[in-house]
Amino acid sequence: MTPQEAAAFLTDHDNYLILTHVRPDGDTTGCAAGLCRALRQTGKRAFVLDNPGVTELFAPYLDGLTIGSEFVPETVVSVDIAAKSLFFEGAKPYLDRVDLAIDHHPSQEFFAKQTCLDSKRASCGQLIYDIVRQFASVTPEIGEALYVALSTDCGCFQYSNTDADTHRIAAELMDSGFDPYPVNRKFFRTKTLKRLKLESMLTQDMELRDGGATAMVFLTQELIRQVGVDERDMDNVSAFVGQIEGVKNGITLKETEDGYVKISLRTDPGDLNASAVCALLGGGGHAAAAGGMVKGSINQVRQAVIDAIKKVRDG
Ligand SMILES: [Mn+2]
Repeated sequence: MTPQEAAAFLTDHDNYLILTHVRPDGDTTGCAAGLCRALRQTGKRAFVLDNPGVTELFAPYLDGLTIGSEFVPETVVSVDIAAKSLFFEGAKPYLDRVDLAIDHHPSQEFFAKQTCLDSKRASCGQLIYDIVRQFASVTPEIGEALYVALSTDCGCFQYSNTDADTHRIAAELMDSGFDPYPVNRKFFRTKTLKRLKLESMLTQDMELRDGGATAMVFLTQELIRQVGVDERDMDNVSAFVGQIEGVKNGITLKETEDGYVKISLRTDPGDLNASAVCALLGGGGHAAAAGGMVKGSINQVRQAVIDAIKKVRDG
């Protein structure tokens, strides 16, 4: 479906339930909020299914828009969900009854009756913008929600998915009249004190290999307890290792409570293929970012990762 067809579909139907993905990020949350408000503006009944994973960072955008399983929808729309495995527990009753999936992931599995997919878009928010502006006016509230979606998915215009279209749509969203400064400050210039403390402790015990090109950090349960960090403090923690000058490949090993180690590998794909390394460890992902989950102690998994990197490098 093209954005035009998706807009026509949304105009023709009513009583909407909008689904977000498990571990909801700014894109899925912002898309749901923006789409829900646009539908309501045209007199439709629309709600976002309450997702218990929404953190306090994104929750304000869904204020007054959410509903529980008591609502019986006529039309179910998913935003930024690539696969059935990404439905959260409470969304599973709708696994086989999504009428329209709006998404930007190349890995989209086409689980819905209709799909509006544009995998060239840096965020699903850009696609939602293209759809809703055809039947609703972009109010400051809608503009801000979609700006959160767009800006978080491209790392505030720094990730490699950022292109001219991303900037153009961001500019159009800003024209809706919301103030982007507090949004950028909150999402891109603010860290919790515990997060900074965690980064400093991870840095202290960091292992540098390959003459400084590869860095490994160890997020143990002991460290998590000691600093008192929660999921929000640890969000996207694997990204900070790659910010160190000279580091091409950042590896984060996180001990789970049940005897596993979660591997997160961010690489310079010209230097090391992250997906090939993680495939040897039973995981997967993209050339520049991959992961996996291995049973064992952090020391055993450390050695397994080092061996896998050597195997990939030696071809
Ligand atoms: Mn997204």
